[in-house]
Amino acid sequence: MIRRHLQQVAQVLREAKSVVLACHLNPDGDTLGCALALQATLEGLGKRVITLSSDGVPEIYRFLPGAEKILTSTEQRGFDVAVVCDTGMPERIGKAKDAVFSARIVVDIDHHVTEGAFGDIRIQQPKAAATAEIVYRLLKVMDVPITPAIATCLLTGIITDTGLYRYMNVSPTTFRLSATLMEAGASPAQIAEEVFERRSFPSVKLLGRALEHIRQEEDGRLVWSYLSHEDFAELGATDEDTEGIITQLRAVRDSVVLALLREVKPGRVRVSVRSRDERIDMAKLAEKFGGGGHRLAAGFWVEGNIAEVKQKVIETLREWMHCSTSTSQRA
Ligand SMILES: [Mn+2]
Repeated sequence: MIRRHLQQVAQVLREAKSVVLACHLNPDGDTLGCALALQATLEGLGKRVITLSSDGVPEIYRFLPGAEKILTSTEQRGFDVAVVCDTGMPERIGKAKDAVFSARIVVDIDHHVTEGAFGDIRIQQPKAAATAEIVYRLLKVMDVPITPAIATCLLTGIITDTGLYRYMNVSPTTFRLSATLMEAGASPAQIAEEVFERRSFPSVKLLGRALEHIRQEEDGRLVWSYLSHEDFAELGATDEDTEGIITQLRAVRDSVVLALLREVKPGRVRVSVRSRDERIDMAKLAEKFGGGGHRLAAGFWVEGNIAEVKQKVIETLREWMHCSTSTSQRA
């Protein structure tokens, strides 16, 4: 089934003269790596390619080969093919949507499973640790060379989506593919250094501030922290500098639900939530606040100053943890 879809995508890409590639909002290493691997491949085949990331390219991913060509928007329409990488939700590609849906054929490649229709050809493979694994298979079906640049883009997707091979999504295939990409010229050490060891000074200070504010509740099952607008202003940091902070909160023993609240602008708070327990569905919680995400990782915005929002969100989180786990305890 997947193989037939990959062949279909390979064919429409071969026939296309113009292609638009789209990344999701709050772009990560996987969405950017996939789009850039496809950009390099399609440019190599002489196609006219535009790569869109509505939220731009975070500093830590600017080392990716071809990243400088990524645009936040385009006026161009009527592409032969559009490829959306790493999301199945049209609203998750932001303003790239207009260019994408102007294409004759829309392709979606993702390792999340999203309900509802999206695009003309959809490849969803939840077993893949990263969309980069699926894009690699597509490039093999297309029978194109995996250059060092392409290998670097794809391995970045794998390394970032697996948290350096630490998450449950890692399979033997992930390691085999990583070995192949290494042989093709990618360096895991270089990628890890670029992504994880080149943080700005304000961003490390901000991590310190978040760790200083850390709280434990619900017998340690709820671990959360916050950053106020004053913290950002004092340290000269921006919201981009909060990348990865919530992952650090996971380090706390017995933590089940993690939350990071940050007042990005005065009176406007971004909340990221994570869960280690499938029963505690973070996507559903985020929806209550008009946000979204996945079962174990989601985010939303709340209006109000940090003190008000803290109280409201943490209270809701506590209730959510109780009602998500109590029914199954009784059963
Ligand atoms: Mn991904």
